[in-house]
Amino acid sequence: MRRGETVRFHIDNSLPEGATVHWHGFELPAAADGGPHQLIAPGERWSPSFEVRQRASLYWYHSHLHRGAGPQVYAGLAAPIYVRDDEEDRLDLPSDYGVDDIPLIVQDRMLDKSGRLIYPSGMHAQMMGVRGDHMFVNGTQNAVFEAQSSRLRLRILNGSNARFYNFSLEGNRPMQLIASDGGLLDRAHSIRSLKLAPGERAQVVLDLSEGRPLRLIANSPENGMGMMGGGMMGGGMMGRRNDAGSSEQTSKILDIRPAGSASALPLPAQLASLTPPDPSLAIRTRRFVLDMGMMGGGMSINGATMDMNVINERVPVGQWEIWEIANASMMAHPFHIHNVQFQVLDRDGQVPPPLETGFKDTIVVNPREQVRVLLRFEENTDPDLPYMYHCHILEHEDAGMMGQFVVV
Ligand SMILES: [Cu+2]
Repeated sequence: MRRGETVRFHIDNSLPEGATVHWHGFELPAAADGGPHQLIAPGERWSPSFEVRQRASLYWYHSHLHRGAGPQVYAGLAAPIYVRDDEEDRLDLPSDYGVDDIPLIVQDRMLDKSGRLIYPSGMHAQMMGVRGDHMFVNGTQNAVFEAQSSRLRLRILNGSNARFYNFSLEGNRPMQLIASDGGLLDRAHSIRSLKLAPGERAQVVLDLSEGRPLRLIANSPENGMGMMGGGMMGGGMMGRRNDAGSSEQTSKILDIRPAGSASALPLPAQLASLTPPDPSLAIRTRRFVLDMGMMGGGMSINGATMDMNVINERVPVGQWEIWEIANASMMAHPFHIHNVQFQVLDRDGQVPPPLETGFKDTIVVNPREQVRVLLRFEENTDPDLPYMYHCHILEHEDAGMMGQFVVV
């Protein structure tokens, strides 16, 4: 897609069950959002249309079926979307799709002996989220990329149901972080690791000028480690961060084979011109407390479980607000807000890390932590049709860690 154009889709549901298609990261009319209220019945066609208002970046679409997003995304109803715009085109960045600019959709799956997908549905899977033991990148295992350029841009989407990743290059080599969910950062940041929770995206540029093979790997911190081992009941686990686990497993994500050594152009000194978020603009603060209840039995936000018939928040259009998201549970939750790209003010009062200096639509809130974001809904009012805010661990979303808001 290109920023400024109007797009229309025809989505035919050939499945034997209802489905929805949500445009993750887009500002658009509620009727086109593809949330749980835009159900496409079997055999029916849905034809949403919207103007592409987003900055150039990697977005995605996926099922948002009420109480059924987890199994549908797991079975394949998810894919990336590139949005391009003039602002980014003016910069000298790798942008030749499939040549020096490639998407990496990272997903984990569980397979049976015959290679068929298993979607576990027990209580443990629902509480911790469904995690697989096989890694897939763009639907393939053991992915290899034969590079032809001296710079390579990776657009990484954590499209997993529940698994968090900490990406790095083998040998601890640096990557240049250039973009978050909603587009370019103000400048490139040299990083050696990159954490992405389900729903989050990031873009990095790798220097291949030495001509040596590179391997992108990821380890997966346990999220809520010890909860099933009795730790949940004891005070010892309280406040323990999700990345403190010692039983991390490392997975190979992508092998990159450069063509040969060549000189690499430096990245532009400035990428986007971003205005730092100013909390004094906010008219009000809304607070959202995420919780799971005992043993995951009460997935909730502000004490309420998702109810299709309840509008939880009415938000005036055009007004700046601070949304304060707190986590009362023992797992980290990636909080996604529909119809907006927001900026992060602080994380437990601390300045956010580089990935959170740009625009975001999904933000991790660690156990016992509180994150404040600044946002404004610029148009698309509808007093009846709501948008969603929810945890992007899909099994948590399906179990009710979700709420509804209208923009009025
Ligand atoms: Cu969650």
